[in-house]
Amino acid sequence: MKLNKGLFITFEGPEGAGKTTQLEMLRTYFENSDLSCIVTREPGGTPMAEQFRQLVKHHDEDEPIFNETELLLFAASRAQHVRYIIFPALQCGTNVLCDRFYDSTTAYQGYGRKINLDFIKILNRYAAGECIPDLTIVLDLPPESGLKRVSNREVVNGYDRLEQEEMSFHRMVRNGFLKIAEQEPERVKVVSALAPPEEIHCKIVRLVEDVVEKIR
Ligand code: Z5A
Repeated sequence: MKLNKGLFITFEGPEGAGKTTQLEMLRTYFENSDLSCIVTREPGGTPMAEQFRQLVKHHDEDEPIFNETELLLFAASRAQHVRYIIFPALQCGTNVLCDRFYDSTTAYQGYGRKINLDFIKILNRYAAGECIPDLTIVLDLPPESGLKRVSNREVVNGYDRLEQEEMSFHRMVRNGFLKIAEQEPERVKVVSALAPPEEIHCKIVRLVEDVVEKIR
């Protein structure tokens, strides 16, 4: 599956859905197929954007982060990440696998925080520039199951602000991802995250192959 330009694949979904697990499995699949790829993440992905990540996830001082500030920090991180890492890699023909991208902003800040969705759409496009994913995989599961998985793992840096939100918030976020998939069925594919990792991986590989067929 050699293409002139790299494929841009994003992974989305609630916490603990298994995005990191599946990204690593897909990376191995690409490498075993002799295809160059990089794995990156949002927020973060560049030294500067990683500083935004730390700020937005672990800010715990007396001064709160307001919803508007949070939205702009995610957008700032993306603007930097796209221009410094993602776009140059795609132009060189390197495939890019990204853990979260602008659909997380729509789901968390739009459906979760209730910031105006039309405004978020404009901001997402502004930050992402020409980088529109070729394929977005939403790993779907009830938030209770995802948070349980996450709570089982070792806590390295403390729970982040978003993980500590009410269950109702996490339900709105999940619903947001499903709405995005309904609105953009060509790009966004929902895969149940409740199956064993190997089974999920096989489904994802089929989706990647379908996209390659379409754009080849
Ligand atoms: N955020 C936002 O609000 N707006 C934005 O625009 C962007 C992000 C870009 C980033 O957190 C936070 O930023 C996130 C959204 C918000 N909010 N929160 N909270 P992050 O990057 O630190 O974390 P995350 O993206 O939420 O991912 P995660 O919690 O690390 O989970 P994951 O990557 O999806 O899952 P995992 O690490 O692969 O697996 C979790 C556990 O489940 C682990 O023990 C696995 O072994 C296990 N696992 C994995 N797959 C399975 C299956 N299939 N069955 C059973 N167990 C499994």
